[in-house]
Amino acid sequence: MSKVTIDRRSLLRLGAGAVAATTAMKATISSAQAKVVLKATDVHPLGYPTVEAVVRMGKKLEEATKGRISIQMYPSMQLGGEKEMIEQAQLGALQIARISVGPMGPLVPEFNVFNLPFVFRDVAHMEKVIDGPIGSELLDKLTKHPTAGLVGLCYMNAGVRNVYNSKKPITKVEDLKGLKIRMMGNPLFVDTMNSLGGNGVAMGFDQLINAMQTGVVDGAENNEPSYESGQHYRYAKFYSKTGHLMIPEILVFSKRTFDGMSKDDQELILKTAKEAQLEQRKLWYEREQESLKKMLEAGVVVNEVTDREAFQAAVKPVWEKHGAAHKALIDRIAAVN
Ligand code: BDP
Repeated sequence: MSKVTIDRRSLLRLGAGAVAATTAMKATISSAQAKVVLKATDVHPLGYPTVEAVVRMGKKLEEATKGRISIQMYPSMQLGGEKEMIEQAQLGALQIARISVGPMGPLVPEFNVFNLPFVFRDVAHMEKVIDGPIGSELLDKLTKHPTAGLVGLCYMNAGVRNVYNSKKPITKVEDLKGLKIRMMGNPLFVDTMNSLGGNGVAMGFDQLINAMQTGVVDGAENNEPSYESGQHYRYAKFYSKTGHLMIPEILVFSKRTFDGMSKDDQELILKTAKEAQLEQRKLWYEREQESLKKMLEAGVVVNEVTDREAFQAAVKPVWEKHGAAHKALIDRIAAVN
């Protein structure tokens, strides 16, 4: 991004007339600003709902600015896993990172409330929360965070996370005993799996295929589209509907870049991101169905888990450890209907 900056000392040297001229020049440059190509990234491949929604957001930005602002998408972990994506966004090396709320907990502790197992009654409840004031407040918390270096743009759907593994179907809590299950990088998730009797192993999504291939883990947990598009079914064919987590996605923008943009451009980005949130939702529901179909065609053994209360009881210690500090927020979420 080319931006003209002139320091105070040179301004003093230039004198008042020159200052006026410089200001005028700056205004001209910013209105005829050089093209801004926003680098966006996602762990998922092209065509995945989150990726597609951001690609479409890019087209809207291009249209609205007559090609001045566009998005260059780097899908499929081309710029690293989520940890690397966050770091690069903080540095301004990339602008848009579509990540899970999962790894955001350690950064903005309130996000861990969304990460608590069984915190949402169902998907409709989760959508109401992220679309409503609580969702906005948390995005705001991220944006105003003094050191996070990120602007929270919007949320996206990510369905329900279910456990999958290479050994057997999970129908009751005891079935998890002894299984090594990859969890996202946030202590809350390792605690969740451990409290269910499994062995939670934290690692990046980018390392998971390899870890399953080599038997470092027996499986992982995720929604159908991630499991299917990541081809995890090749290594873990038992997909059990434990539904223990329902974690929304989040689109974050590099604060470094954002702060250097005009107010109008900032607003345009926020507006198109909000539209992307709803557009992704439609794509998400279609993709969930498609993924399930593909999974069954690939011979995946899918089973329902009816013993939900036992799972909920087992994760109580996680709520005590990670939820105690956020009781008011948890109560507000429970009251949303
Ligand atoms: C997927 C999310 C992705 C996460 C991944 C994971 O879309 O952002 O990186 O789970 O498990 O559902 O790490």
